[in-house]
Amino acid sequence: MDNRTKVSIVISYWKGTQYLEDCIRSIEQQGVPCEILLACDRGHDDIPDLVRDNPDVKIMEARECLPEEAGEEGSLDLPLGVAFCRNAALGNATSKYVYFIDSDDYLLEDALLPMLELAQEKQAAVVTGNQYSSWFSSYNFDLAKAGRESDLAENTELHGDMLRRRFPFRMTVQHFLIRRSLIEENHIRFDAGRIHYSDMEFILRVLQCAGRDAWVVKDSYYVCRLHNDRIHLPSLSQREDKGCAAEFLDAYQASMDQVRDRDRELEAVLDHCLVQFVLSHYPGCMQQSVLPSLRKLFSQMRDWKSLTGDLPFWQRKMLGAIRSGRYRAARICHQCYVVRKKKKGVFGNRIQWYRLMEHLLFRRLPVRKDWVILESFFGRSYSDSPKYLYEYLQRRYGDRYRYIWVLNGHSEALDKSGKHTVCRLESLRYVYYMARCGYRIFNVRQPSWNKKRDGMVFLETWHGTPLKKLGFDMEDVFSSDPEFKTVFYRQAKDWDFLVSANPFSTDVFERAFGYSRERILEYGYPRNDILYHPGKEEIAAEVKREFGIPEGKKVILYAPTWRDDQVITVGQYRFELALDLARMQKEFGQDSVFMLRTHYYVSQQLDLSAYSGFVYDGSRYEDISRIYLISDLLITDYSSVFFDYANLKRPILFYAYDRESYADEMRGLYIDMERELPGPVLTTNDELVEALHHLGEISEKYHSRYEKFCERFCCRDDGTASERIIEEVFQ
Ligand code: C2G
Repeated sequence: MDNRTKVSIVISYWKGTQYLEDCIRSIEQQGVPCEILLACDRGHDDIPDLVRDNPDVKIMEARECLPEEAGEEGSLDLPLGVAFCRNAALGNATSKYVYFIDSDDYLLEDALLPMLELAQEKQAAVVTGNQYSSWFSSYNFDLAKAGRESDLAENTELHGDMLRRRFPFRMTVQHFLIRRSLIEENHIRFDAGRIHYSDMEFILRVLQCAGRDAWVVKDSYYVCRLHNDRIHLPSLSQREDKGCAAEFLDAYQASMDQVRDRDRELEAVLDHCLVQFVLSHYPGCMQQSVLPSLRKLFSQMRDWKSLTGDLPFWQRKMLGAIRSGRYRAARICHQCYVVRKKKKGVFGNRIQWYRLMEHLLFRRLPVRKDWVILESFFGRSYSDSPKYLYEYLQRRYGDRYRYIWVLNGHSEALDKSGKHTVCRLESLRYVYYMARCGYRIFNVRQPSWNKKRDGMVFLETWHGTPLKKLGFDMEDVFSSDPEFKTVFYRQAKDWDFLVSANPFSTDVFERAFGYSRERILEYGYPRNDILYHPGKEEIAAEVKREFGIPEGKKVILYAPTWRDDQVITVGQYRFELALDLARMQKEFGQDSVFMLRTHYYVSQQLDLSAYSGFVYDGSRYEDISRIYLISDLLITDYSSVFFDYANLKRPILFYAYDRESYADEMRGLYIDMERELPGPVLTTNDELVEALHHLGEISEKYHSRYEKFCERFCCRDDGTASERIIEEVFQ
């Protein structure tokens, strides 16, 4: 390839440094001589060093490109928009080709070079490639999982059917390599008056001027990043508002004016995009006022049948109704389409029926201020902070309240706890009590369908000091719902109080949940009250008896967390035991036993029969706080259990055998494991055995660090958290 040939890469930047880094890094890897024109829309103070230090990146302040007379306007802190920024960058481009990428997107390996080579080989004016969407950063993107290896068997000319395939939803300029002379000679620029849809007219003009001198390269991948945080960093399409439909129709009309009767193929692509736009935006931002214009555009469409013929029945009817001006009918057709699509949801799904009952009946009944509903780990157990708050309520207020426990199985401890009612998660009774109880005490998130009613008080205890990054602090979201951050944020808005165990958690919750610190009760964890109980020795003896652990044996508790990538189905996970139990038995079986406690998400039962009498399975035991009391030391990994356990001041070992993949790639941690944890980080069974043999030395070595750790994380726990929280919330 001719090395002097350079590409001017046009990027408009607003915010989102983590995306920008990924984007620039992916361009660097292409090995194509290029200049990167980064036009910033609102100052460039936040540009990361990696970008700033790249000699190929030319950082431009778009505002400086405003004409003199716009001086006043330019001083306002209003965004100038993608179109303006791209024009500013285009005005500074010097290379033979111009290439468009968005600052939040990235390229996969070898995406740009084949495009450039093809452009040169074919003397083509325009070259493009394949596009994917992904919720993940380039680091976590998996082409195989994206669905298709390649769209194309070979490089193909961009016309006919290929045109429509290249623009399945809307016409955009991303991943287009365009000969710059074509843009300049034809004075093609973006319409800076448009906020969302300036691409359509631009790319249409480009394609029109290029004649059919345009190609699609077969193995070139551009990844369009979907934003998982639409609260702080919504993408342009996530920012679409009420006015967007009018803007789209206007852009469509302007584009159509360019090609009508001149280019049938481009006309058809435009019409297809309009149909797709309406299908994805109706009725959302398609206000009544735009429908008459839409009707007119629809009636001008040439090939209505082929555009709509393959659509599902109700969608076809809906578009037809708009076309003939029957807007009410269009709405009904849309509703029929939704109902039909969700057929299972409306007619076949139990919870949908219950919610209908809730809507029609339960929510019309008065809220009972003397009813309290409590839930721990989605009804999996009678445990954690809700249990201790409840026991305090029972002791202090007894019959003044009616207590409803959400519990899917059976609990002897709950049976003995006092008068209460039990319901299963997502049963009809659950929906009923959720609609009526004046108080809620939960330790995990509530169901997303549920909205708290006026007058209800929601006490969220949460379930651990965070080590693993949470909510908005997570970069990529691996949970089943990619919109988890937004859903989470909206759910947290319903909480009136949030319990925090220490100042560190308070800071994290404020940032990661977007939760106001005024409503955070930093009183320590109710579940840790038992660790300060004056009768904790007797409780420990009782727990040992429950398990049948012989007196005099040392108890080594192994309580690891779950792994995002060992999923079975939603909320259920596998766990691969990386502990060499046979070796542990050989080394320590004489005077110790192991208590294995998997996370409550781990549904698979581990077969421990070979280690009977040495390994005890505490995974189904309800309350881990009681297990802490019988153990002499804790082995864990990235679970929040050690923050609680540290209250006991007993030794803690961190067995982080998958540290690289877990801590660095999968989740990201708040704490520097090497420098801040109150015990050694071990990665192999050898290291673990060695450490278990030298516990005395380890305790000595970590003594001052352990002290500091407790000052930071256990400073609010003193055995009275339940009392202080209940008195404040139920005052
Ligand atoms: N837990 C348990 N047994 C384990 C692990 C955890 O009983 N083997 C309980 C502990 O009470 C722990 C809580 O579940 O504090 C949360 O478990 P984590 O392992 O910390 O993981 P996660 O459920 O992802 O919660 O801020 C805390 C985070 O949300 C982490």
